[in-house]
Amino acid sequence: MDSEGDFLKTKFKNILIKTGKDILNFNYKDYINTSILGLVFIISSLLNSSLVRFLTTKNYFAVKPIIADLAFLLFVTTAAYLFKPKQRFKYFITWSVILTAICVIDSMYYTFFMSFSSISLLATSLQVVDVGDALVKNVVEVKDLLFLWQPIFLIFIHKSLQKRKYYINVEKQEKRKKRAFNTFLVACTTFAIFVLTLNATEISSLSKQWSREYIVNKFGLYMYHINDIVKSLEPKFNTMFGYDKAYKEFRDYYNENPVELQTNKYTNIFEGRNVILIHTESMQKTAMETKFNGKEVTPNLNKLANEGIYFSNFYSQVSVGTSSDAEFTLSTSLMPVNNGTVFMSYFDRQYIGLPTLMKEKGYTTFSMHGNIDSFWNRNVMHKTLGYEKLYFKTSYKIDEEIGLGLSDKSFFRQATDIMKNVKEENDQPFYSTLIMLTNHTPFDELDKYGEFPVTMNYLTTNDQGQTVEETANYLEGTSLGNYFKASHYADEAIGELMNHLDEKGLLENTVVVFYGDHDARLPRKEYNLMYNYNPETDDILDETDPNYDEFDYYDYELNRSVPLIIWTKDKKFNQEITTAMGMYDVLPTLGNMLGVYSPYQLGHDIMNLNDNLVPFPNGNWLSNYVYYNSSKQEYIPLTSNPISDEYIKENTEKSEEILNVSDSIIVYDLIKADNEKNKEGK
Ligand code: GP9
Ligand code: MN
Repeated sequence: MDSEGDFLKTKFKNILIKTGKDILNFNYKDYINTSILGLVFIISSLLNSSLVRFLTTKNYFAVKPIIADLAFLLFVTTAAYLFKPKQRFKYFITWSVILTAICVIDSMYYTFFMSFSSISLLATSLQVVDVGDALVKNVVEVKDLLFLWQPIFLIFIHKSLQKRKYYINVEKQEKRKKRAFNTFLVACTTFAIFVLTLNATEISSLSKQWSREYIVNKFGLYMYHINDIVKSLEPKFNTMFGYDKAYKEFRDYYNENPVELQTNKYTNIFEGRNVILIHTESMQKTAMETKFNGKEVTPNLNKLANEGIYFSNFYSQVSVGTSSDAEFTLSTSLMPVNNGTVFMSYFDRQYIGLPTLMKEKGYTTFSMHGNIDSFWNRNVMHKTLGYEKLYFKTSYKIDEEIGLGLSDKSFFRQATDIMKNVKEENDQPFYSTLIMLTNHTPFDELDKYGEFPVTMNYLTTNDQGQTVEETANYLEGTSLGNYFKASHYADEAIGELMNHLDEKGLLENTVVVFYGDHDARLPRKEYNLMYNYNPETDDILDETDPNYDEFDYYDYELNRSVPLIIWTKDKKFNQEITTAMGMYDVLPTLGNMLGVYSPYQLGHDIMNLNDNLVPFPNGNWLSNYVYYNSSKQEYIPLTSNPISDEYIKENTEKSEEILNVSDSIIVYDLIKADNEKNKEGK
C-alpha cells in the first residue's frame, strides 16, 4: 500500500515538474506572434464588455465579471482553431458583430429600463412597455456607438496582417490541434477559477435571474446573455411534453374541488372601499412579538394588529422568487412555480389577479415601489396581474437611500402624495400595493435605521453583595439583532405612513392590508442564541443547562410566520384569527370582503374554516394541528389533539395535488386553455 502511495506521489511530482517546465519553456513570443487576431479579439471584446458595465451599473473595479467574460472569450477562441488561419477572420468578425450588437443594445436598453436586454422578454416588452416606441423616440446616444470601434479595429488588424502575409506564415508554423487543446485548457482553468470565487447567493441568483444587473455585475455580460437564453428556453422545453395529462388533472381537480363561494358575515363588508396593500418586506411575526428591555420592535404594527383583523397564524409560501412569489401567490391564490420563478419565466401566461378583478369592479389599480421597475420583472408582471399604472423608482426623488434604494420613510411620504393625486383625478375607488424596501437583507446599514438597542438589561449581584442592573450585549452585533433594528425602522415608517394617509384623507372609506412577504431568512443559530442567552456570560447557555431549549428545525419553520393585518380607520372589524393560513388564502379571504373571487383560487376563505391546509413549495405543510416535514416524512403535533395516520396521509396528498395543479396551470398556461375551451363549448 505504502509503495503504491509513494509511486503515485512520485508520479504526481513528475507531472508538476513537467508542467512547470512546460510553462517556463513555453515560447510566449512565438505564441503571441502567431495568435494576434485571437488575442486582439479577446482583449477588445473584454474592453467592450467592461465598457458596458462602466456606462451602466458603474461597477468599475469588479474582477469577477472580467474573469467570467475572459473564460467565455477563451472558449470562443478555442473553436477558432477548427478553421485554418486564413478563414479565422470570418469567424472572429462574426462573433465580434454579435458581441458588439449585444453591447450597443444593452447600452441603449439600460438608458430606458435601467436593466439589460433579455431574449425572453423581447416580445413581451415590445407590447407591454413599448420598447419599440421608446427606441424610436430615442436619438441613439454617442456612448451607444462607442462599442463599434471593436469590429472596425478587428478589420483594420486583419488587413494589416494580410499585407504582411501573416496567415500564410502561421499556417506553416502552427499545430492546430495542440493550439486548440491548450486554449481549451486555459479556458477551463479560467472558468474554474471564476467558479471558485462564487458564493451560494451568487450561484442561486443565476437560476432566479431576479436582478439582471446583479448577474451582469457578478457573471459578466456574456455569461448573463447565455444564461438568459437558457432560461428563456426552459419554459418552452417544459411545455413540450405532458400537456394532455396536465390538463386532465387540472380539470379533474376543479371538478372535485369546485370553487364554491360561501357567504359569511364578512361577505362584501369592504365593497367599494379603497384598498391599500402594504408589502411589508421581510417582516416576521417574531419582530412583532419581541421586546428589548420593555421596548417593542414594532409598536405601530402591534397597534394596527390590535385595532384590525389580525391573522396571527399566517405563513408566506414563497419559493426562490421571494418577494415576487409573495406578490404572485397573494394576487392569484396559486402557488409559486416549481422551477424558476413565475415573474421571470412565466410572465406571459394568463392569470386571474386580484388587481384585475378589482379593475373589473371599476377600481383604479396601481403599484408603487422605490426600486427600479425591472427588478423581478415587475414592469411586465404587474401589468399581467392587473395593475394599470406603476409608480416605481423614476416616480420619486431619490433623496434618501438605504440598502436596495429609496428609504421607506421617503417612499411613503412621496407615494402618499401621488396617491392623493390619483384619488383626486379619478372618481372611482382605487386598489393599490405599496412595496416596502428598507427592511431587506443584509440589514447592515445600522447608522441609517436610527437608535434601537438590542441589548438585555438584567439584575445581578455585585462584589459588595448588592443587586444591580447591568446591560448585556445580547443581540448587538448579530444579524438577527440588526434585523430587529431594521424592522424597527420599517415600523416607524409604517407609523409615518398612517399619518400621511390620514392627513391626506386617504384613510376614509379605505381598507389597509399589511402582509409580511416572507421571513428574513436568518441563520437558525442566531435564534438559538436569542432564546438561550445567558447575560452573565454574554454567551449561549450550555447545552447541558436545564434552561437550554434547542431552537430546532420545527421551531425555525414555525417562526417563519409573517403578519397579515386587515385594518380600517373605524376599527369596526377587530379580532384575532388563529386558524393556520397561507398567502394563497388572501385572495379568497380578502376577495370575499371586497366581493370578488377567482374561479381558479386554490386557497380558501379562512373565515369559513376551523382547520386549514397550508402547503409549502418544498412539500412541507402546516395545519392547525401539525407541521409536516416532507423530506423526513415526519411531523410534529401543534396541539394535544390526537393525530391519525389518515389525517397525515390525506393532507400530504392534498398538498401535493395543490402544488401539482398550480404548477401545471403556470407551466402549461391552463387558465388560458380553459377559457378557450369554454368559448369553443359555447
Ligand atoms: C426588491 C425587493 C426585494 O425590489 O422587493 O425582493 P426580495 O429580495 O425580497 O425578493
Ligand atoms: Mn421580499
